[in-house]
Amino acid sequence: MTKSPFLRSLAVVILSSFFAIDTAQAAPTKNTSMPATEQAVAKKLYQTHCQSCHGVNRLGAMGPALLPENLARFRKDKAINVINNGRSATQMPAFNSALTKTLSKDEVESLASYIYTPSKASLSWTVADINASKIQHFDQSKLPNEAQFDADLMNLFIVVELGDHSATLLDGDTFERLDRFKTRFALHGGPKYSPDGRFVFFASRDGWISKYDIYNRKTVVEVRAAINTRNIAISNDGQYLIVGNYLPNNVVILNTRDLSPLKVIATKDSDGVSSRVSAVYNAPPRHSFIVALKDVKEVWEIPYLAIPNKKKGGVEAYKGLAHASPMKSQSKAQAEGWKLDLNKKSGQFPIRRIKTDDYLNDFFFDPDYINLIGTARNSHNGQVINLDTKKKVASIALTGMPHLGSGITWNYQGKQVFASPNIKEGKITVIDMETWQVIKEIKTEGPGFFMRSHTNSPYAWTDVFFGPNNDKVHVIDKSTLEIVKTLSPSPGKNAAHVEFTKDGKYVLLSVWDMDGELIVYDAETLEIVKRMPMKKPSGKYNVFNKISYEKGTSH
Ligand code: DHE
Repeated sequence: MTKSPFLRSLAVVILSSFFAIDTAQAAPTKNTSMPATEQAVAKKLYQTHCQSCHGVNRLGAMGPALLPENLARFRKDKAINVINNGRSATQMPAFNSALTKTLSKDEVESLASYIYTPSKASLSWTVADINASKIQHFDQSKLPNEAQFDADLMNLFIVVELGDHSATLLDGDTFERLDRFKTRFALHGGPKYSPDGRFVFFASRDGWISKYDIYNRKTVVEVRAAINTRNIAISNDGQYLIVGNYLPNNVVILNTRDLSPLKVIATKDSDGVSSRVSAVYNAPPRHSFIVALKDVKEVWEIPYLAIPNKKKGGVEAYKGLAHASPMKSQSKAQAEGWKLDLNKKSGQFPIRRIKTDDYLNDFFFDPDYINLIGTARNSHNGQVINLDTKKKVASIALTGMPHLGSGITWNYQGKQVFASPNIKEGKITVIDMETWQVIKEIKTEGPGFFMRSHTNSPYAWTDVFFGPNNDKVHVIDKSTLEIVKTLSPSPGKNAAHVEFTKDGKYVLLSVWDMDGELIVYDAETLEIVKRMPMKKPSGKYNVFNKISYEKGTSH
């Protein structure tokens, strides 16, 4: 089988590996210093082989920052192993393996020492830096409030094209392009729509946040919120955007109107230990953001809907547990606990800390956002944590490194199940959400990354992102949990990530290649309806499915 040239070039893209590995047991690594001459040689190696992905001054770009501050829980021998052999589930290539000898053993060791050497680059990114970075492309108040084209505004798609750092605005009825525009370098994570679907917000790995006005097909404003960013989440009312960052270790809350910073919160646990942020999420019924912390055993909840104290002024409480409709069955004591938990003096966006037994990197929530399912990357168990009581309610045996962020739910034989692909093993794990038992492992032709369905479709789709069969896509019958068809949309090229139209009648799939395609399938007959050439299309996001938190799509 022909290997996609994209996969080879993609392989040179991210050393996310360092951060995909969790090193809970690793002893903290001390900063090392190198003699000046050795450092100069290592720096040259870095510039030649690593800089395009990991950024000037090792501050991170497409790949993460490589600085002692960010590698504190990562042992040097593991770093050497990653440089030698690459890292699964990321695009980090092997530099000295059985198949590749790009670097010698000494060069790999020198590079590993170099990344633990302190950098002279400033690692701070202050509110002043954020404000100074702002680029106002258009004055929003002067732009029309009506869409300047004719289409069902709920059935539009944004398709991210990683190949040339662009995005396409697609009509989900005609599958015609309405716009193609430049994005920042290396977007990651799903873009987030405003609740009315008019605006879409993008985050790039190097911290840029962009606001695109769909009605006017214009990027209106951009700001650099951090040096190295993970992802963003938007509040229910569309007022706030939270940005989770590796560098600095913080979350930044932006006003969505003009992307001005409202609050920067350094991510430290209750003992003051600093942590990178794995990811941020919106929990709609709770009116709060959930923050996954990578280096400490805490999860944060940040409520954003304040109830003013009409008599005394200031904040009376935060809307959340006690007020969210799915929470009505919760006991009053829990509701009180929620209220007492918050320090009224902490001002807007207080932090509610939830201690966990283990580090948690990847999350999924039940549809009511009462329970969080989290996994540590190096663990064989998932934890289920009740966000209200802050207690662990179950452990789930999860081998294969599930990619929970891509998980979806549906009703199976009268109960709610949750299914997730696995990054290390060729299987889909299906879990009963009442008993938290694994009820089935569906064998696939290789490890996968993304999974999707739609309430109106009998099928769930999953890719085989890794390994020799990465051109395959499985279609699973949700009522039998069996694979009913395996498609090979473009033989020899990586097929990955699907999304449904608003009504669930069509499925859009990426041929994840520089010379790639967007392929539209009839979701019932599984026949191809249209093929559109695209430059390494990655994720695609339907306005309606996203803003209505459709069960079959990522949130
Ligand atoms: Fe992603 C979403 C984490 C590598 C493409 N990825 C996410 C989310 C998280 C995450 C937490 C959900 C956030 C959201 O959508 O707001 N991704 C990670 C990793 O930890 C990992 C394994 C290592 C890393 O580099 O950070 C990783 N991801 C990748 C890639 O290598 C991919 C394939 C290419 C790329 O763009 O870098 C990739 N991730 C994506 C995409 C989404 C995503 C396209 C959104 C999926 C969706 O449907 O919503």
